[in-house]
Amino acid sequence: MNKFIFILVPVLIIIYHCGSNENIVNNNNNEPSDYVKIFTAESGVNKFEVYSKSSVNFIYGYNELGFKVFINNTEQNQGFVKWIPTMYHGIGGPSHSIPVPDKYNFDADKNLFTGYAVFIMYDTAAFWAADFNCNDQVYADSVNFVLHYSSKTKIIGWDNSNLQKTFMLTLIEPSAPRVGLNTLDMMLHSTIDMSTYTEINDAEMMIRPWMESMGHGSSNNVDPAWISPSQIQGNS
Ligand SMILES: [Cu+2]
Repeated sequence: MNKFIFILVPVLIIIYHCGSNENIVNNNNNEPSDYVKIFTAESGVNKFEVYSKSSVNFIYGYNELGFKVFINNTEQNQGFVKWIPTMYHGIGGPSHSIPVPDKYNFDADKNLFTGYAVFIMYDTAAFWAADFNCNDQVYADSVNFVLHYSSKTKIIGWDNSNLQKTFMLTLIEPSAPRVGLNTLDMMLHSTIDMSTYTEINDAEMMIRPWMESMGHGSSNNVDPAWISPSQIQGNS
């Protein structure tokens, strides 16, 4: 079996995802039940903890993230976090950011500032740093972190010369599609400068599963369709 077999499925559902449809909550204590703490950034009395649902590290591809913020050990529980990661291709080399939300808003159910990040590149010669900000009042700047590789990540990028934009399509789930019904969850972003990225919610999309080795596709596909400000759903 190769990857094309996985693409050959009779029914697919695609959801454009903005990270707002998670609902696993543990209210019995203050710890997020399904997030793992993966990083801590400190600057003076300010501390930012980064949690992930996706891995125990920052990983190439889609990362579902949460933040905790402490000032003098007092946990912050309102407002937003802004987080700007930057990839540096060597000292003095080119640098760019990645798709992240403008703000990670506080989610009282999860007791985290929640959102996502899409690490669109992995390069062992590059290094990463991020600026942390809570409510435009608390900062930790240029904090280095390490990105780990994930072999499951699937990201396609392409340039549209007419629009003068670069597009990034990121598969969130499943990491290993199977024969049969699959629900696909993905995000589409565009950028003009690799500095800021816009979530695309109004793209017209079609999906055509194709098994290259045997020269056929699958039937009963339903194209992705937008279903809410944070989701586009379709079957394929
Ligand atoms: Cu890069």
